[in-house]
Amino acid sequence: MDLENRLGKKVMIFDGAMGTVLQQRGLKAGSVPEKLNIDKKEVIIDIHKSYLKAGSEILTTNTFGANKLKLSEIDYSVEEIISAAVENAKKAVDQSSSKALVALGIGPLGELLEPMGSLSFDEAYSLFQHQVLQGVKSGADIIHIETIADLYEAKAAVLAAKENSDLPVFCTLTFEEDGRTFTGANINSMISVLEGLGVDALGLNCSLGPEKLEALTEEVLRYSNTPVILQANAGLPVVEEGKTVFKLSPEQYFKPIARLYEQGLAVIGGCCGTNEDFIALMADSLKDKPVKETKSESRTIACTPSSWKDLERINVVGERINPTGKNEFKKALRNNDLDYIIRVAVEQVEAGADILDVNLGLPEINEKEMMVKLIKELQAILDIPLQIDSSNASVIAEGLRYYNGTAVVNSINGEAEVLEKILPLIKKYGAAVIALTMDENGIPETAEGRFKIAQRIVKKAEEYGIKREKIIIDCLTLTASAQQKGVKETLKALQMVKEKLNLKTTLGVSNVSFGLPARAVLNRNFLTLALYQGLNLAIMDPNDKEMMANIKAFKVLANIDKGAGEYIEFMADIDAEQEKAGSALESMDLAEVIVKGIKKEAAKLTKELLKEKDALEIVNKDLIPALDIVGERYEKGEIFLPQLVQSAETVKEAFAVLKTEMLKNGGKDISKGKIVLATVKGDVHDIGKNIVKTVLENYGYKIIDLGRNVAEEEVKKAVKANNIKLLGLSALMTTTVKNMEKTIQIVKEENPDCKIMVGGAVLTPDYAEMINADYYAKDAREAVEIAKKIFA
Ligand code: B1M
Repeated sequence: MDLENRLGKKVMIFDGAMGTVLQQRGLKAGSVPEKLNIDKKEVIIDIHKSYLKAGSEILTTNTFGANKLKLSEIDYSVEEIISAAVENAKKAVDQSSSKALVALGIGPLGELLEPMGSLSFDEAYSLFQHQVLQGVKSGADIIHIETIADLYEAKAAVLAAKENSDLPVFCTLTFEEDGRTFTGANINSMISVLEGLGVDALGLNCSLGPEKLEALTEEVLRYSNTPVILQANAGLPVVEEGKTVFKLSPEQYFKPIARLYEQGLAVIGGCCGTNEDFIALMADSLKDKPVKETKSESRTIACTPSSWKDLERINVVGERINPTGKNEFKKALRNNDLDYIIRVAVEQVEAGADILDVNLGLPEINEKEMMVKLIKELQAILDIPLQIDSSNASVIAEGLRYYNGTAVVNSINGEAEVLEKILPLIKKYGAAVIALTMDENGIPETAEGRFKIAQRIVKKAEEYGIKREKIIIDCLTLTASAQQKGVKETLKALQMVKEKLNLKTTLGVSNVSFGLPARAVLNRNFLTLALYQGLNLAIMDPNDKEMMANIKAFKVLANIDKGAGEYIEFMADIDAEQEKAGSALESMDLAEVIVKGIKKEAAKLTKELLKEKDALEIVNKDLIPALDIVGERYEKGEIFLPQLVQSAETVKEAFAVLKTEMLKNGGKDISKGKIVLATVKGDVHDIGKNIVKTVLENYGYKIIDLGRNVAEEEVKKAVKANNIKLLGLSALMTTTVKNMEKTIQIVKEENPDCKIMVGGAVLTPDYAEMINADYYAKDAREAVEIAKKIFA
């Protein structure tokens, strides 16, 4: 089948679920479906054939979890599984005399990437690469990356697919009802990143039924220039008589699909709970129909997974992460002092920057290494798009590779060598790029000269396949003191670029005032003039409140800030801030540092607090309230999993200090009794349990810590093997209290004399009683009181 001439032109029909169909055919929960490619190939071929009969034009191989991590416990290798799976799909195609294509299905790796988890980007890449290479070798026609929740993981997978094959790449992410993936990625960021990486089709799959995904799919259709896929579930699963069932009928499933077809949906299929009947209905009605034109309102953004900035609007680009002319900054770079740089970054964000420029150009450091390190650190803490600023192509390449989202690159210029080196990188990673209107001959004096360079750069970029929307022209600010006439030429060039080329523009604003007194006055006036000519990205110091006020004022006067809400809010904030002197980070207390997830500050502040309070007081009055704020913000959807993880990591840094302090005076040697502690199965929250552990140790009890997410049987074994009199269980989620109850039941069956105390924010004394616990401990102190009673 000629995919190139069909995709995006005629509706294409994918297949439906594999996993749930296998379950219907008797696959037991917990067994590995990929094994069946070899052990029960006839079943897999038969399922593929049923989809072909129903009208599928693309079959997905049964390889969703066929990666080295997930298959580590079975006897077959990834190579064996993938080659058998592709062969099965191909056999089904041949036996059905169909022309359907075979897509290598690649699901999530099953482990979170850094900084949320421990898998590095490179490790994720190489796991995906392994799958892709085998898929290519086995003869797959498409690489289909699906059900991904982390946009960074999607990036690793797409890069692995593109760098190791020439096959078309499809990629779908899994969204929750609130319009985010569970790691917080939003639709616009997904489109920008995947489209930027050059996937051939993108969209949504799994999680919900098509009706619940309708509004989100509409959003994808509105902003995507790439063919859109939808493979929804047959509704939300419910458990009936111990079995998971999906309630939607093919007809119910089809209704929203038909509506979305009218809006431009190009590839349709099904995920969990769907089967050949769903596919048949879609194929009968829509196969071969022309794909409707979308009302694409695509926009060019710079983004992180969970936040984005429209580059067409006015954005403030913070310029302070730059060693030029800053001795302290240079010193920090030389000493690898990331804390200092992070502080500079946080300050700018607090001051209202929309994007942060990151320039680390200092000859004596390894700029490439530092760029990657800092990008990772900044992205772990701040949810703001970054602008990678370097004149070195390899620094830009490395920065773009590890950046999570769509970055802006600062910069290219009209020099042939620069364009040749950097434009391919911009294309490959889908970045936006700042182009300086200068070339081998320097900066043209006239606006016309600079305009010509801009034209030439755009033409060259388009030859590389870069869309003009991705280009931001910098007409270069000259200093009024040395080149007074040049200032007007810059503004004129800006206007020409805006009006004649319809491109986005940027300027480093404060260059204008070098060498003159009262620089702020000149900067402010120049900024306003530039904004009036159509400036989009103002590269400046966001800490300069007057400059920021100018931008806010301009937005009101240009009717951009409708109703002047942004202006009013900004002015109110200024008043409030004037009362609170000092730089942002320096004035933060421990709670704020935790809420913001600034790991590096936590230990220092904790040590300072220890001078006034005891360790447990800090836990109760600083750590827990801060985490409560984090929890609330998470629940309201104001922050997402990466930030939640970051706050938790920050608490760990603080707690490490407290632990040393608590154990300093503890009677470690005298064991007053042995206690087993565990966070129950399904629950990874262990901060509270670890506090309880340390405090109990401090009181002289020996703790056998089984860790978190501990299976009932493991707890039972540990209690028995150690003849335990007191077991402590922790649970933080409503869903895991059930596992706590089960654990209590199992432990008590064989160890009736063991007393069990439970704790964790989700529990109450009533709950504890209901699940048959002997004691409820509100906090670590109460846990000690209980231990004292038991071991009296
Ligand atoms: Co998550 N999380 N989390 N989380 N997390 C909560 C618990 C949540 C309430 C946030 C929210 O939505 N508002 C919510 C649960 C909702 C519910 O079921 N009611 C939630 C969720 C939904 C999730 C995920 C599902 C998010 C996702 O993936 N989409 C996921 C679940 C993963 C899993 O467990 N399977 C998840 C993940 C995480 C992180 C990994 C990011 C991180 C945990 C890191 C870690 O522990 N290593 C995390 C965090 C930090 C939280 C919050 C913000 C803070 C928890 C905490 O550490 N509190 C939390 C919201 C909140 O509680 N405000 C939240 C401080 C700690 C000292 O208190 O544990 O209560 P606590 O311990 C106290 C007492 O309760 C008592 O003593 C301690 C000291 O005083 N105590 C005991 C505790 N255990 C005891 C045992 C005892 C005695 C006393 O004897 C044995």
